[in-house]
Amino acid sequence: MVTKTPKMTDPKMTDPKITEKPNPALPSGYSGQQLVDLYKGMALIRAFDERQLKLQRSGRIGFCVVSTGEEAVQVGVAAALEKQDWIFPTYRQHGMILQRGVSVTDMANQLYGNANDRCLGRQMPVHYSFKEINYVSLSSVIGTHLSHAVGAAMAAQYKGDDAVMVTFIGDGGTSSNDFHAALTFAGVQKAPVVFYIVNNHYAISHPVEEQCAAESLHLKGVGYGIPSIKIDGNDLLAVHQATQEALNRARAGEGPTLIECDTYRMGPHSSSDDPTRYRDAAEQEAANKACPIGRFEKQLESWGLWDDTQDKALWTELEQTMVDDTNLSENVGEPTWESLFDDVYAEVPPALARQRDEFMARESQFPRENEGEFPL
Ligand SMILES: Cc1ncc(C[n+]2csc(CCOP(=O)(O)OP(=O)(O)O)c2C)c(N)n1
Repeated sequence: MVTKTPKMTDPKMTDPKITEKPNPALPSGYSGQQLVDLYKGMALIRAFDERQLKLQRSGRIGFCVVSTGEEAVQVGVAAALEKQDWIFPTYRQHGMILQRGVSVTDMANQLYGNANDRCLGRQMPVHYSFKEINYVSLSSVIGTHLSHAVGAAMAAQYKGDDAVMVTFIGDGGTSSNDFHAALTFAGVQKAPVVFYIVNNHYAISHPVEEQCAAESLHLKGVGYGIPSIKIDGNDLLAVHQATQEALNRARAGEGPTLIECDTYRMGPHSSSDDPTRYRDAAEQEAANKACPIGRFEKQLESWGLWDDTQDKALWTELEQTMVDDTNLSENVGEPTWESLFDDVYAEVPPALARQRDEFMARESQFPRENEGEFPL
């Protein structure tokens, strides 16, 4: 794994000016350095998302999904997890991968589908999976991963592991069959799982009010016997604290929790979407004011931990890091044809080996630039 991206613990990212003397102004239970690191975590995600969109708009990658406005959810949850916990995400929690220490280059390798991509270009862009950080490959099919998370939680319970599964679903996804199946099993089995409804108010162009008539989405959890709360998903510390409590409950054998995080999708649904076609400028303007990053920055300033100069330096450094680290992915070649035959069997069976050898013998007749015309 390339580790060029600064980690939150790198001395470069640690501000020597932060005093760790007792500071009564700080929220209880947090050191100044922790609070600044949480802010940097959100900035890292925002910078990555901005870079993704630029790469896509300039035709350098084909597709991307951004999580603009939802950074507090990702950082707040990731910061509370223990190493043994697992993440069953949708396509909009990729920032948690960065929080768990994977480099920007490794993320970008997936977007390029290059020879260093873990899935060797076999998955659609944004369908990341990173085994070493327990980040399970997402499914494009809305809701299916919720049952997987519950199954994994039941397995952990059965084996006596103290791992907790965290899983995410959008407001629209709460209308799926799998949401019902997963919550039914989790409630009855008291599975160690935390469900997050990331209510960003839209399912592509469909507003949440037209999706569900319930007063609040978290009430759905109550019907399954699951303790459920709604929090301000743009309040980083609220997400962090609610997650800590839910993880404690799960580890104590008290079962699942559902947390609805009220937030807003500030960007497009994906790089194929244009939100100006279905929401007006005034609404977007109001959402920009509630941005979790701007809000936390003001809090840091009020606690005497941060100032404008530090902020400008951080964003300048991040922008450059994104360019450098994603450029590394662009210069890696494509996966080899031969890699098509890897990874399914520990030992390639004789029939498949014969097909591979025949294919490879012919491959040299068909240069890569003509790959669309490869006559199979
Ligand atoms: C079962 C299923 N139905 C429909 C789709 C098409 N689809 C992809 S994303 C999406 C919207 C999901 O919205 P939401 O759950 O609110 O999550 P968000 O994208 O806002 O994070 C839909 C309908 C799908 N992928 N899977």
